[in-house]
Amino acid sequence: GTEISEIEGYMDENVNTNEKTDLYGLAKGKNVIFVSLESFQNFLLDSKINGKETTPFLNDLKESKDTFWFKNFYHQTAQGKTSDSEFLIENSLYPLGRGAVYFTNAQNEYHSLPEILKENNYYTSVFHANNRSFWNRDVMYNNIGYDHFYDETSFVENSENSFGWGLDDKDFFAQSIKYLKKQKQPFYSKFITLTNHFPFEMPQDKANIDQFDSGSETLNHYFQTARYTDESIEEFFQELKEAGLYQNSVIVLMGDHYGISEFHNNAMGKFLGKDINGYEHTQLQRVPFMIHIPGYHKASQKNNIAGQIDVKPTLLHLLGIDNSGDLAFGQDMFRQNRKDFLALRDGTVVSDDYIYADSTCYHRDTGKPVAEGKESSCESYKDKAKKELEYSDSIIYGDLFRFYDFHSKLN
Ligand code: GP9
Ligand code: MN
Repeated sequence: GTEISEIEGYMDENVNTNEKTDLYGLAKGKNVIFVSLESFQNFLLDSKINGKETTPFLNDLKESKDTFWFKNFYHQTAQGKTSDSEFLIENSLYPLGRGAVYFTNAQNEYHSLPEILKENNYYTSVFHANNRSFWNRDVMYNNIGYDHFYDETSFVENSENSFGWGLDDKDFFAQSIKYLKKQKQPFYSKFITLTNHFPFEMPQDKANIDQFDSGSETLNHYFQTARYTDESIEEFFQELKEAGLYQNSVIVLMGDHYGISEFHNNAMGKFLGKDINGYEHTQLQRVPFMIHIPGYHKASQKNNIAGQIDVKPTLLHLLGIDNSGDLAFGQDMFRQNRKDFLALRDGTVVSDDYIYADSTCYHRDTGKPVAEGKESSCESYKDKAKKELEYSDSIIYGDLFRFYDFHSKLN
């Protein structure tokens, strides 16, 4: 099998986590409130149904001078869905191509975000109103060092405040505040929303936007539950302000994975007004990623390609926590010299100029397949992505972090 020293060499050469930008430490010592938005795709942002915005709050938030909004941010999940997205942001490793790493390798040695934050005096927790063993979270969270998991037993659920998968997002946030206020600061708290989950059905008297009209009930409903989540985030911001927690926190919002699968390509094509080929399908894998820093006033929108693999190094960078000795495949999203490709878990690759999907090499800007004779333009990206996914798999299957000292390179 592959040895950890070989992977360390690869990281030193191709990833290296040492480069610091002038944003290093910008959020030093602040609370981090990480909101995982269930099934939230980028195309919801700025979309309208019968003239009404689907996500009015997020639309404004992304334009704010306090928000860094990454427009070309991709999810990299596979069968492990939400749990894969959690794994990516906690470890900056890729989830597995088959199965859910949260189930198959929950006992491995990891060097996770909560663990690193704890070494830096943070209290760490997760809020999610579902059974604690769903996705084997209880075992994994324990292993990677979360201090507390506010699962469904921490919330009051009744017929008034629940629909779909359970407690609705508005009540979820409202009921979380009292716990949040009691936490030792600084804290890192991850909130996982639930309302915008397949099949996206909700009581119509609670819906503030129309359904879409297409051959897919799933897509038709999707805008309503997404709107509900948007409203819940708006209320959460207000509640954080009232609790006196807003100013001293950084709020990160991220879509966990797609909500509309390729089975709904016809309806999706109707909504977007174009056919969904491999290129469009790949672009639909973009999910919201925003870093909101109250009072900063100097944030901007970012066009560079990034993905869930980059979240851990980015957050550590903003918090001014040195992770030079880390073995991570992602890089701080703000730095200039970044790897020139992003690997999605199914082998699709996105680079500045090209998108390789469905065995076709497309120009990223136009979506047109590259001209005949130029098909090899994607070859090198394809190989690099494959290699990186294989390295990540070796780490997980071989539990290779058992053989690495993460403090060896720290200054
Ligand atoms: C379940 C929630 C949804 O607890 O995170 O999971 P998903 O089906 O999206 O993986
Ligand atoms: Mn999910």
